[in-house]
Amino acid sequence: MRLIGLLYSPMVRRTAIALDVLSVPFTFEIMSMFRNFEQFAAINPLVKAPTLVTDDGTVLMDSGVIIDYARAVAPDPDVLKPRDPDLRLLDLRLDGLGLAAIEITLHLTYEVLLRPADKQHPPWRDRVRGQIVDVFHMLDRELEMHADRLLDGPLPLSAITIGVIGSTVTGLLARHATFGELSALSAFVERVEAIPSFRRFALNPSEGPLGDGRSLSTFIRLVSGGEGE
Ligand SMILES: N[C@@H](CCC(=O)N[C@@H](CS)C(=O)NCC(=O)O)C(=O)O
Repeated sequence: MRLIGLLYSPMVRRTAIALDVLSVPFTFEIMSMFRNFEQFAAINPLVKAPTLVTDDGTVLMDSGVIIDYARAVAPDPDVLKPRDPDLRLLDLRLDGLGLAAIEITLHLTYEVLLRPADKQHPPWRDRVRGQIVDVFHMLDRELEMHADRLLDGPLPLSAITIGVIGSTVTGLLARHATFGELSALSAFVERVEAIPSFRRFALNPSEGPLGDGRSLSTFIRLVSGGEGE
């Protein structure tokens, strides 16, 4: 199987780490949906990352769909899924919150980095700015209460989802006054990044979100209404 995308994309990294934890063999092909558009489009005309090409040539997209398929071919399909119903509920709730954090981050990235400043829609941008502050504070509060429960036993999927978005943004967010310390999220990131599957698919900040010189720190400045680079 071939997994295609950039590890800088949290949805892609979430998928790569999940497949690795599930012990599903795959090759990872680094491809940017912006820099390698034509090459990516030849595999998946919709250029959605992550994309998985299965051994029979089927093209799958969406991290949840790909992870679902990986479970079907994994030696143990129950890995990443807590058995205890209370822990499973917590896992699902936090996975949804982590996915929301990724989606909101993507909305804002597209709005402020891709759309020219004079074409941006301030009410939408302000709404997303509010959501991004809220979602990272919510994650931080949840982890203050539940980090040990998530990490003390077999790894649940939510720990991967939150870990990857946390790693992508916390270092930058924590430096910004709007976000404060985010200390529980930062401590969580440090713990998950020590897990072998996270290390095997390590974040490479030099990939950057767009690969054209505009960096995530620009994005963070724009989150709070500051000027871009
Ligand atoms: N729900 C999808 C979202 C995937 C997604 O938004 N991927 C982004 C990169 S992180 C992407 O492909 N953006 C380009 C586009 O939407 O055309 C998933 O979980 O995989």
